Amino acid sequence: MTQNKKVLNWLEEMKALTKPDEVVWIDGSEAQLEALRAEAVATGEMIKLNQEKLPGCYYHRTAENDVARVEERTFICTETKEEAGPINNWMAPAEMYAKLNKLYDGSMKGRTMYIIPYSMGPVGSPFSKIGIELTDSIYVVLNMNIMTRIGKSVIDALGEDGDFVKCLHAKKDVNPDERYIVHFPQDNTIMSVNSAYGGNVLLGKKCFALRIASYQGMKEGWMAEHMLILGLENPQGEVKYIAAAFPSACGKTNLAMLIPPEYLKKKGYKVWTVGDDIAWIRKGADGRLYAINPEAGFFGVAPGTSVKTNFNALESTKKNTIFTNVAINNDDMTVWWEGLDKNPPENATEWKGAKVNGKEFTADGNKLAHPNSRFTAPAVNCPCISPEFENPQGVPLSAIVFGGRRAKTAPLVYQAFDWNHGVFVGATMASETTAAAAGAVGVVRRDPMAMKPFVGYNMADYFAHWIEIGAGLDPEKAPKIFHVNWFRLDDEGHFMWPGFGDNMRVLNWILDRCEGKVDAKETAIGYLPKEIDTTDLDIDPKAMEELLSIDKEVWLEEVASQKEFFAQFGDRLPKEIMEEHNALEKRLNDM
Ligand code: O2Y
Ligand code: MN
Repeated sequence: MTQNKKVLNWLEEMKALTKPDEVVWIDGSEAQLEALRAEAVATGEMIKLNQEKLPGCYYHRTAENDVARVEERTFICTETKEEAGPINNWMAPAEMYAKLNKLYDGSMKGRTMYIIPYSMGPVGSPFSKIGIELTDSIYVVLNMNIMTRIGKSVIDALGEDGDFVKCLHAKKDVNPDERYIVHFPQDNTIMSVNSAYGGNVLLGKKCFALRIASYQGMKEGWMAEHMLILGLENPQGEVKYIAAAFPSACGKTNLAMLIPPEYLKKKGYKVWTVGDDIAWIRKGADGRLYAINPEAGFFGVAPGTSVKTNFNALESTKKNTIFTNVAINNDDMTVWWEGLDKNPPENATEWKGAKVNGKEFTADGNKLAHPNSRFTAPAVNCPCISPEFENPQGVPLSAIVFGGRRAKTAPLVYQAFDWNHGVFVGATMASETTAAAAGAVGVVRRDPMAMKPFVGYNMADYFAHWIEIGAGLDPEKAPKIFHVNWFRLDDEGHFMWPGFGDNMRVLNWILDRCEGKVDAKETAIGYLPKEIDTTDLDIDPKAMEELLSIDKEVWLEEVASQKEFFAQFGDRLPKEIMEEHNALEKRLNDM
């Protein structure tokens, strides 16, 4: 497949370490992928679903102990602990390599090693980067085929001397006590062992496209962000692009695929999805920031996805999709999960593999699908996929939006005063825990730019990188920065804002602000709307007023909590962040 010496030398080293019985290059051809699907079905690794109702769709079940990303076993191994910072788990590279080499030694004996060349971003785009993942899992090969661009075209693009990210994955015996997801940013290397589940093993996604790429971006002057990208088309046919970061459980995939409310649809408004999870952002020749989605598919959480909550995501799963840990309807070999509809199949197999009567099983409070069960669906299946999805130059960003789940603190939407204030708004992003999360309800979890689990270096340096990127932009051309909160509660604990498609009303205000079309109120925390379009919406004007208000006492508590969070970064925290923090405190005290 290649004459690239860096690839060949590394391969020889990894083969000697893991000792596979066989080695197979993945060329990306449909014939090869189809043979692998057949082999996975024959061994029971995958189950073929109803090919009339779900053409090209397969099912996979992971071990019970292996159903989510494992942050406590995820490491950033830089030469010094300071380079990884206080948020990341760290171990010295030499020590970690020694530990891992023992675990990988002979781990592929009796197994086949698959070599997957893959591109994050369209092959050949100036934004794109290449990785090679070695794995002993057909599930990984087939998922990587959906989530990234794989095969011969990637090896051709790499050429004889190109650099790549080295990714080694071995399932081993899926022992959670010896599970490691390790990043060596200074060596362009990722090593994953003892897991066979999604985010731990599809190494192009969080491991490369966020952790390693954020480090590369810091060194090379660009940004890897945990952001959706959407295009909003107005009735004149103009499309403006927004990138948005949210912590988990804040409806990111729903926003990326939003369906406008009926009256805006009739006027001609549309939303186009460029990406649902990750954005790579860099300055274009015209001085604006441009973004691509480096992925080719969606690894979406299934429970809660329905015709009502996210029609476009559901449509995306109708063909060529892999379902992981959902339930099977044995009557017609289709899939089911909580929140899909109100009819759990009576003849079901739940996610752990037991045959059950779904109606009785769920009536007892049991779940048929694991709460973190997933679909891996090709982005091209999405009915609202943007025509710019494959544009190698990316799309120009008008706005960057940060969000959180706050009961009282944050208003529905506000705009930062300028870039550095916007960086501060992102750095202070937080969500309050809900009843669905483990532990106490209402605890504030700080998640700067939604990147807490994903920055591949010291988060204080990451803030500095954001500030540096802004310093290199003409303020007229820089995206404007906003914060939204769809989750404000009234005194009875009810959501005050309808959310879902109606969030489009807020996006319209954001874009109007970007184009200087509407005035705003200047407040201590930023610019707030004088008005949000509520046409056809059954919402009390008093509730609207409250949604667009701030409470001085609540905000002073927020400022104190921010200070505690920032303290862990010591002197490494950029002075601009503390200046913004002090300025906010002063404005609040002057209120
Ligand atoms: O649990 C996993 O492995 C998946 S986590 C995930 C998947 C898709 C998009 N985002 C996430 C996330 O944790 O942010
Ligand atoms: Mn994510």
